[in-house]
Amino acid sequence: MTGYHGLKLHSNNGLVAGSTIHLKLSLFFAGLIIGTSASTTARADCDPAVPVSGDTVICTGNPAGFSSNGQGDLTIDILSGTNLNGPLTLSNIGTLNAKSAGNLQSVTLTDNGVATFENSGNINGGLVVVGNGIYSVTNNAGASINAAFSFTGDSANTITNAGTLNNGITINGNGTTDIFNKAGASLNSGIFVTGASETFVDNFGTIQSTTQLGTGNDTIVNHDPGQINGFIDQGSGNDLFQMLGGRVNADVNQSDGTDRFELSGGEVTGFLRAGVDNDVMIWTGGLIGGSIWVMAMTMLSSRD
Ligand SMILES: [Ca+2]
Repeated sequence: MTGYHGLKLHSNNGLVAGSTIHLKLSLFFAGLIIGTSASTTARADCDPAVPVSGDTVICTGNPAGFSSNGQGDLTIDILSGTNLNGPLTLSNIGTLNAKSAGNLQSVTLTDNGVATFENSGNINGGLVVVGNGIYSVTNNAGASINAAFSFTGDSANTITNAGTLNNGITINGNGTTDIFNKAGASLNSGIFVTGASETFVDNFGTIQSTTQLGTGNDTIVNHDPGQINGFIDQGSGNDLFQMLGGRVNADVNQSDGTDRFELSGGEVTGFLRAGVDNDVMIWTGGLIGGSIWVMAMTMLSSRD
């Protein structure tokens, strides 16, 4: 009825019309205040705080941290501008899809089945993955992980880096690990594998220190403009190194196992040592600066 009277007064009396406008403006600002208040409450945390399987949790504002455990299926979306001022801990989740464009402290993913984590922001306390599942971490261009970045377990790992990994990548386990380091991306440390995880490194970016692969059958492919600036040891196992372009500003040791070194472009400034067993070097282009210790070498006619 109030609304009806307001309308009636407005239509009949210019003086009261001003009051009507005032009323309308007051209601407008009241709405704004209510809206802002409700919005602020919702934005101050991760919502829903206690998710069930199938939920999508959205984090904004400055939550104290977030933890979830045991859902069959869970999606986490940490929006740009969020500061998660405590740990993010996600465990025993069947299928986990998490992405963050915010500033995170430590992230720990434990014993999940299939977990995907996409970082477009900063993780200042590291990202630690533990378990035997299928795990994928993507660090986008402009994003960074500034402390330990590790996988422990007999897991199938896929790591795609287009940004900065300040502590490199550490793997402890016997599964598989595929690493894609994109052009313009930086590992400001190395790749450290302990165990038999079969590791595949596809490098277009920069790897600044030692690459120590484990006892599995490992492959490194270096493309132009990729640069590896630390000693490479592929460990035991039957390892393959394909030097297609770019630079390796260090020595390469392929260690025990039946290894294969294919040099077709770019430059290795140091030596190549293939270790014991029947190793092969195929040289069709590119340069190597140091000595070559290998059982058999093939220099094809296409070599410059
Ligand atoms: Ca190896």
